[in-house]
Amino acid sequence: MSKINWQTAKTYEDITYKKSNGVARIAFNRPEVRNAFRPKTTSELLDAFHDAQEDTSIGVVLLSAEGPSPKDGVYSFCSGGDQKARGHQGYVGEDGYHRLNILEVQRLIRFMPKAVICVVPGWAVGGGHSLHVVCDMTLASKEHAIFKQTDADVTSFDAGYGSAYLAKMVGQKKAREIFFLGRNYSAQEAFEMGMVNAVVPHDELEDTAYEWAQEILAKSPTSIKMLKFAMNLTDDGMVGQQVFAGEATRLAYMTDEAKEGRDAFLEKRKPNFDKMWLP
Ligand code: S0N
Repeated sequence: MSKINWQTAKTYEDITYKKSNGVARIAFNRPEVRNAFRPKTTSELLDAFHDAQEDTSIGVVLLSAEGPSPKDGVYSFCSGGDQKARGHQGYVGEDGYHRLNILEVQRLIRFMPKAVICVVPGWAVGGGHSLHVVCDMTLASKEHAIFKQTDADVTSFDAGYGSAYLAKMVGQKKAREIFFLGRNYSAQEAFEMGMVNAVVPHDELEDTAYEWAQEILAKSPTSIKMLKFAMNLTDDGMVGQQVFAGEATRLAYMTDEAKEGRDAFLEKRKPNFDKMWLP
């Protein structure tokens, strides 16, 4: 029995969203369809991730899943895009629009200035597999996690982070095997490939993720943020530079010279930057 005192942060239909002691937990909650995401799910994910990003009391986000399925007792993290919601131009919401907005969720995970740990209690398939790839770290259930890429079976493929970044993680040959053959891989196999940080007994999975989060929370927030963005930068091109540089601008705001520049403008005088040229 977990001792974590989760408090519901907001109620949604397709996900659950809780917080406890600096950690946010966002979890898929459609276990009867292996936690496939439809447009409502991705909209809710975006809303919850935005909240976790803005809340200064939150330093780490766990992306997890509820389960097991009430139908057959099978655990899943996420089976990707809901194929029943798939139209001819994307995934169709209740408003009739076609979307691919899981990619916005990926970008939010990638660019948010906080660590995101993927907690995989069962199937991580298709777009669900890609979500684990884009998270900063992954912990997987020893007994139930299975990693699988079906994108090439259903012609709904992630040619971005889900494949290209995966290849950087596990190597080109292995990534091609994962996508071209679509086989099942256990948590231990995923660990040996380098795409999982730890294989954890199922009953200890969430508590372990929470403990990892608490270890990160003891570190300096600016260091964690700048290290995450530094590690992203080489793969993210100008967007990576923009995200990294934005934080440099924030740090500059905190200096005496930034205060002088702002105050001089507001006081309609020339700024005095004398003796501010640090070696
Ligand atoms: C997950 C699998 C392997 C589990 O197999 P298992 O345990 O045998 O269960 P099933 O009997 O197959 O399933 C149980 C019930 O759940 C439903 N279900 C499962 N997955 C889905 C799904 N993805 N969509 C809708 N329903 C699903 C089953 O139908 C079944 O329901 P009932 O009980 O009513 O019969 C196995 O289920 C499986 O292979 N699932 C499909 C996995 C898949 O192909 N997913 C889509 C892959 N592609 C993406 O996700 C790409 C999306 C994406 O990220 C993207 C990226 C870039 C650009 C665009 C996009 C984009 O948005 O498309």
